[in-house]
Amino acid sequence: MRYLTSGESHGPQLTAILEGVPAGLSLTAEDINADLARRQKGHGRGRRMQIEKDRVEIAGGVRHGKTLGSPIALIVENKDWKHWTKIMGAEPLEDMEDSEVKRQISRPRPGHADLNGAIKYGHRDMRNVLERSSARETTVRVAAGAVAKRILAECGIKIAGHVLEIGGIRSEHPSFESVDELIGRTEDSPVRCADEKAAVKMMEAIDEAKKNGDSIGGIVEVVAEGMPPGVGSYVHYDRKLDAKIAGAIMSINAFKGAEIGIGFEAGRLFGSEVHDEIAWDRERGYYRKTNRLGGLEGGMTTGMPIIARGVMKPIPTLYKPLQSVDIETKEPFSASIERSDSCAVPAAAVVAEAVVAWELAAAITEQFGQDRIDQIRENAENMRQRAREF
Ligand code: FMN
Repeated sequence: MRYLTSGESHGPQLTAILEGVPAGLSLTAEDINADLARRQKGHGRGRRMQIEKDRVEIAGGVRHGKTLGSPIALIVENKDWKHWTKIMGAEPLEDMEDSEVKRQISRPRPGHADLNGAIKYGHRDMRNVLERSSARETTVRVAAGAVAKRILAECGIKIAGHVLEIGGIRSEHPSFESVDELIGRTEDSPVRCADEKAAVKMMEAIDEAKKNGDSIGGIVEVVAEGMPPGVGSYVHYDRKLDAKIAGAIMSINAFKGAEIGIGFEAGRLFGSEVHDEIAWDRERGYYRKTNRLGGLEGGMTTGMPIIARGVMKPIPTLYKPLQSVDIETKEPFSASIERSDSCAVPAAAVVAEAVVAWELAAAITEQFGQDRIDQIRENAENMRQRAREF
């Protein structure tokens, strides 16, 4: 499976084309809209999220509530487009006198793609860069992830993203028995955090940062349970599932690190404190007594829950301006803000859930047959059975 997205932040719409989604999968716009709404929640989001109430239109690949096996086209309109038709229109400009349209962005914001993108593509107007590099694009990545989650659900796999840390405040109760329990504890949290006390402190930290014209980042975690063992492979670098998951997390705007299981902490511990001992019983077959390595060994699933984490830097657009240089005058200036979130970590947990879901679903379909969901489901179950009897 693979997908491409297109669209600018203030263009008419965002589009995703999903290829390789198996036929026979139940899929409705509501399945996707539920996740789009989850992405828009969270304490610390700015005004844009109030303007955009994202809804998907399925424009190809689905008929009467079932996927056809053909490419799926997903469209999310930008409600704000009506105010940007001139500035962001695709047609050549006739009225070059319009001062608003002529106004070019020549001041790159630190921490954004603005300057590097302008140098790379030769854009003197950096709007050409920031419109696409904006995290607005994660909307359709969440839509693609919602489709992937339908594949996972058919195969008995549950997945959820949640927040472990914001601005240095950590969730003190990160342990939970199941993904369902995790969802129950985080879904109504304004910061998508399982620890209610920490959540209150996180919100205070977000408010404090906002008051100071600053921003804060944090750490998110994605947990997926029910993956059959042996998905992914050790035989080639580009078939290792842990690498694909890490790459997907790192591809989210503002993410600066990814880890599987205890991740970087493993470098501070003895081997005996890190590795998960193998056990067997008649009912479960093989299992690990602990799950510090996050359900992945040798680039393959172990059958234990997948645990993947990512760190998001503080949002770079600050009300407290940072120094930059105007590319036309070469004069220094203080980067002023457009409207911005002060913390988007709760939303980023939903994006992380989506991109990991995509990688898991892609690995499942690659391994268990790409054409029909019923066959994939059956093959995945056979794999679980074979592993139990091995
Ligand atoms: N950056 C901003 O400056 N303002 C925002 O409102 C904003 N919202 C974001 C929302 C989400 C869900 C995510 C994942 C990121 C957001 N970002 C925001 C981060 C930037 O998009 C990101 O830092 C920028 O594209 C540069 O990419 P890089 O940080 O990966 O190098």
